[in-house]
Amino acid sequence: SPSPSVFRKFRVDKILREDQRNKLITVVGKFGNEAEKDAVVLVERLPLDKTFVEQALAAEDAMTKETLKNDIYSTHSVYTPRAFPDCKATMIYPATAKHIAKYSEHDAFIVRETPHLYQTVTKPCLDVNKFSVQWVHNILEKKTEADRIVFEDPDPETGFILLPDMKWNRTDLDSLYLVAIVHKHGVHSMRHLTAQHLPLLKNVLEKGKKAIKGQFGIPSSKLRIYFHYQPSYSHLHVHFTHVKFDAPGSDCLRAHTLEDVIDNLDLDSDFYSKKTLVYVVRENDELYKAYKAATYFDD
Ligand code: M7G
Repeated sequence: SPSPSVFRKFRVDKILREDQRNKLITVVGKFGNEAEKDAVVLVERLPLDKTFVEQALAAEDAMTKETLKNDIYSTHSVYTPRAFPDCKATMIYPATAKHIAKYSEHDAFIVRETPHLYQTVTKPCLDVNKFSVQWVHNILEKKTEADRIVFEDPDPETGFILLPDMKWNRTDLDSLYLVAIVHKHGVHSMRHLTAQHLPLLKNVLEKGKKAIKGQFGIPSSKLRIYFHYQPSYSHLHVHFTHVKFDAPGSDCLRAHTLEDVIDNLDLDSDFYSKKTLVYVVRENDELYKAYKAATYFDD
């Protein structure tokens, strides 16, 4: 049951991003005085479903205010009962400058990362600027989110943990979002994959699909299964999302389907050490700054 808001003392310093289409706002602020550390808070409307209409809209203690009436047409402001959640808030506290940059609106630029640019610009930059993967280790060591695990294959070489992504509300199947985190350490991203990882990748694909079909009844024909490049977190993981859901980062400039990756490695073990990988960097990213310093951009 709900308890008094953890955001009671929260003061907004700045709006980082507003996305009215997806009904999402991201802000940075503080819980106390100026000396306090920053917190990034993402607030999003939960998807509306039958339960919401039946239980919140039609609830005994729901209230409405008519805002228009014309013939058979009318609109109403709806005040759902206070116990009914209609928003989800994600909090990052304390947030680093890198988190604030990640969740801010910025000008976007395309980078075509050749293997040479990877070695000379990307790698040196990521070596010193990366997000902590403590949360990943917590999951792998069952210190957090253990009760949410959907499936685990404990093999240290080919195994993984499949669990709900932080972005999913865990009820709306049309926006299903799971993430498979591999047990193997030291594979930072897709760039590092070779044919040696094929058993791992095929295992994640097959067992991930099977587990989702078994637990949620969603067939693999309804799943997008992909890597992000660049990922934010440098421990290999695979995204599983419902095909109906336009998850952030499921577009062709960030998502690489697991099937394609497997195919490419089947064709050539060193595919990803030769391939130019195209992606977007944003003005406040350290990667953007590194490419700019390397005079990569022509403008
Ligand atoms: P990414 O491509 O490395 O990062 O994917 P990005 O998409 O956030 O830029 C990491 C995935 O892990 C994302 O889909 C996140 O929503 C998800 N994720 C991040 N964190 C910190 C957590 C967490 O603590 N728990 C869970 N379950 N998922 C997380």
